This record gives sequence, structure tokens and C-alpha cells, in this order.
Amino acid sequence: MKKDSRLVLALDETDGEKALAVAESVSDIVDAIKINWPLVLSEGPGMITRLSEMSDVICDFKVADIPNTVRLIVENAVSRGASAVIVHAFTGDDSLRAAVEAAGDAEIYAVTEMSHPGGKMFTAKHAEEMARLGVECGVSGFIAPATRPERIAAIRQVIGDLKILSPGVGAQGGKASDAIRSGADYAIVGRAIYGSEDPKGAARAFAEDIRTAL
Ligand code: OMP
Repeated sequence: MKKDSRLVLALDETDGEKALAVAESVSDIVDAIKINWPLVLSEGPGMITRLSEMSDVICDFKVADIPNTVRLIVENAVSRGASAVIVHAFTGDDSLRAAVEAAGDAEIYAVTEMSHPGGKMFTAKHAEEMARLGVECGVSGFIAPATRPERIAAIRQVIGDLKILSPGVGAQGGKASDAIRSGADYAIVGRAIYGSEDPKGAARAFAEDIRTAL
């Protein structure tokens, strides 16, 4: 995954034509496009392959299952063109290792602490522990919340040079430059870009904000 703008588009737009139009308009600005269940369920997994023709694609399936099922999901996503897959870390070491092994040259990102208020109930309490486990299991990086930048800094302390992707910017109230200053490598932005009247202009503005923190 390139590291130019440090901006990742979360493409949760469920109308396939609109999603492709947004992706095309910002593909030269963002470093990757993240696809999640909303778009895959409405338009089919072929969307992973179509998007992979214009950008690196991160499959955000937040996989949380037994090792064999994790393996099947990760292999399928990678064979369709995914450069990375997001999995939950709370499933434990065997499931995380299965994800890393199944990914081959693709990357696995593990969720530590979720960005929404409910993320404080369970995930936050175990975030550092899950980050340590992810390091041991060979993941490429972690998802940590832009809504609580101090928590990005805490995760950074545990994981050394591994990557942090940070969602929660814009619609959830976080600021991209704060996330980067706190130790994130990339900011993930969804609604504030694809829901904007001018997605390209919005993406440029986020990229500009991120540049102030580099
Ligand atoms: P917006 O809130 O519209 O910017 O979208 C955020 C994107 O990041 C969505 O696709 C979420 O599913 C995803 N996300 C979070 O918002 N919080 C998390 O803790 C983890 C993720 C994620 O794994 O990407």
C-alpha cells in the first residue's frame, strides 16, 4: 500500500454506480479504498476486483471466527484482488495466525479499540493486549480510533513500527491530522468524502489537513 496522502477512502456507498464514480474521482488522491459489507452485499464481491483495478483495496470484513473460516474468507478476498483484510483480534492467536498465513503477500490489519462510543465498553479495555497479540501473530498493522487520539498513541507504544489505520474522522467527530500526529499512518474517511457533494474536493481537503501533521 502506498504511503503518499495517508488517506484511505471508506467506500460504504451502497449504490454501485455512485460508488464507482466516487472511487474514480478520488483514486489519484487516496492511498487505498476500503470496502465493507454494505457495498459487497448490495453489489456483490465482484466489486472488490473492480475497485482493485484503480486502487489498493482493503476488505474490511472484520473477520471474527474460528481459524478455518477465517482462512476461507481471507483467501477468497485476496483471490478477488484485496491487498489487505481487516480482522478482529479478540478471536485469539490461532485465528489471527490463520489470517496472516492465508493472506500470503497481502496484509492483515487487526482491530484493537473501536472508534464508536460502544468501543469503550469492551474493546478499549483489552486494546493493548490485543495489539501485543497481533504483533506476536505477525499482522501488518492495526485499526485504532481517531475519535480518541490518545488511544492511538497508546497502541503505538505497543506495536513499534507496524502500521496504524485510523477511522472515526469526519462523521464520527475525529480529525485526520490529530490521528496522524498521535501516531497513525493513515486516516480512514467514509461519509465525509463519499457523502459529500464534491467527493474529490473533500478528499483533497482531508489530504491537505493530513499534510499539516507530517
Ligand atoms: P465513516 O464514519 O463514514 O467515516 O466510516 C468509517 C469507516 O471505518 C466505516 O467503514 C467503519 O466500518 C470503519 N471503522 C470504524 O468506523 N470504526 C472502527 O473502529 C473500525 C473501522 C474499520 O475497521 O475500518
